[in-house]
Amino acid sequence: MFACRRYGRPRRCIFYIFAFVISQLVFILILLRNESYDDLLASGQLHRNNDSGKNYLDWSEFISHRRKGLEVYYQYNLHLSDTLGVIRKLPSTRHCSCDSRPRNLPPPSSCNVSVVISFHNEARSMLLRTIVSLLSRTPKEYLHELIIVDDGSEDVTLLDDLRRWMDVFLGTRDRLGLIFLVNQERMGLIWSRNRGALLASGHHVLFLDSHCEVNEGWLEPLLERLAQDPNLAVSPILDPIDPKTLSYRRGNEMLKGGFDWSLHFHWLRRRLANQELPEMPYKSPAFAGGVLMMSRDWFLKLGGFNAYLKIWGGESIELAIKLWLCGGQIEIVPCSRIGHIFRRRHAFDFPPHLDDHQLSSAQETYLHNSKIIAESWLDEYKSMFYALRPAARRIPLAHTYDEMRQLRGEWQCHPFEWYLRHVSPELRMHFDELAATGTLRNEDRCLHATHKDSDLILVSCHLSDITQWRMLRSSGQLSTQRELCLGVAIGRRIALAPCGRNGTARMAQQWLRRGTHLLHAETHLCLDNPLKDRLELSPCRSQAVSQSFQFALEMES
Ligand code: UD2
Ligand code: MN
Repeated sequence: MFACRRYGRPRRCIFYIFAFVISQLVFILILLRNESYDDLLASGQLHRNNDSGKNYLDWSEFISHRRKGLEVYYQYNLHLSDTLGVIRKLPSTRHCSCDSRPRNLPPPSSCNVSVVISFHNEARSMLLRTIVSLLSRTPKEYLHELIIVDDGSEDVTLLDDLRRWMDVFLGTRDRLGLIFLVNQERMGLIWSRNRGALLASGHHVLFLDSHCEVNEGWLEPLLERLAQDPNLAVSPILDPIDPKTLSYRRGNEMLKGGFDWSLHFHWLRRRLANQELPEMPYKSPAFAGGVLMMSRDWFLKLGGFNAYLKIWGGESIELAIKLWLCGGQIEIVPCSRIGHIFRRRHAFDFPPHLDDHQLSSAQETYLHNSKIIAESWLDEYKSMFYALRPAARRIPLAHTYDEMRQLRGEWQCHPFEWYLRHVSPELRMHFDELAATGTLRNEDRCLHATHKDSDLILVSCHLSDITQWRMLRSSGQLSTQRELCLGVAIGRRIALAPCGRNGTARMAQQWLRRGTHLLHAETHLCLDNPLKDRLELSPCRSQAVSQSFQFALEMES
């Protein structure tokens, strides 16, 4: 007041003081208020990671509470992940028409999604980036809930810290349900995802890995397809994130998901039909990996992921077969993009099941799961699987799969033959093209192509992971799974070379079958193993045991 009198304009001065007090009050209120993530994103605060002190949203504090010593697990550049920030701008990888197309979405009250993320020993910064990208790039009204399952991670305080962090982060945002689950003992990804899905209450359920970044507009194109056909299950295109540089690249929309007869996942090239554009949703024999979305009720009606499968692997192939055979369909939707770190090796241990020292625990688990799929779904074609994965015969199964067969009856599912005919002609073609397949045995030795590929050796047939051969009907070629063919090189030396498509290369690789003899078409000599450790060509002798070769599986002609 004193100052005001001095300046002789008391009214104006009182107004200034009043304005000052109000602005201070507003400032204090802003500090006290939980900011919504929209405000934070808009203000750019989420990019800050060098704050100190009490700011819970300071993610560097969240990261710093991690348990040390787990770095060995991650298999990606942890340091870079820790410095990237909680969210970053991603390049737009989808076709530009995806941005402008009007979407025909039903109201959220009839079409929202529960997202299930199960993780085991994931880096804090990576997990947080997965979650924040999801919350920031998903329309609030369609994201019903987030279910996070900690599958026995060694960083035991992570989930509590995350819960606190998210309380502040979400602030006044209502509607989003949050469920945090902990498996005291490791249950594996398959059971954890089932556990999450059972608790979910959204219309749809989406499974996400814990090292993903969803891209702009990822959800709407998926929802749109599910709204049009509730029996569908959909996958986005997975954009690869490099584990070393964490750079985000564009995934290929010209590939569909499939598997081979040993039940390993494969990408298959697709061809566009007349008038079909690459960015349109397309049918796929299998999902593009394990990131998939479908109606929750439909998922549970199908029994979820097969609970006989253990820990990791095969569950999305099993779900794909189950869906197609029992009235569903799978589509990949190129307008939906989700980044995922594809790691070169497993980032976790597998609990051992058997004392089979020839198989690692990871291989053994995968084989166990594949055997269940073969037994449950492949019908008479399971012999193909056993021919290619002979070690699977030794894996004990805890159940007979009557229950699965019973369900197939109840659900009125098609036989596997139908899948070959209508869904995966590629698999049918492989089947039809084969004259024989599996290991190639002469007495007690099996022919094996070493990892160097060009070296051929004869090893005990009891070892696992011996080369599985394919004798092709049309060309008479005898090839490995890596597309190398057995042929005759200069000096009549038996050698492996890339399979020739035509001409002399192919001629040198052509074999004719005479009973159990393999006759080389060009030279009219027979494959022989006279010294038990080296193959050569010699004149055919019908009684010679050293010239008798058996495949694990002969196909009917
Ligand atoms: C691929 C799929 C994955 C799943 C898996 C086979 C993609 C992007 N990923 O996995 O979804 O189908 O193949 O099962 O297509 N995890 C647990 N408990 C465990 C082991 C793993 O919760 O015991 C978590 C893990 O932290 C991760 C997720 O499961 O979030 C998938 O595991 P991954 O990323 O090691 O396997 P990936 O990408 O090869
Ligand atoms: Mn993954």
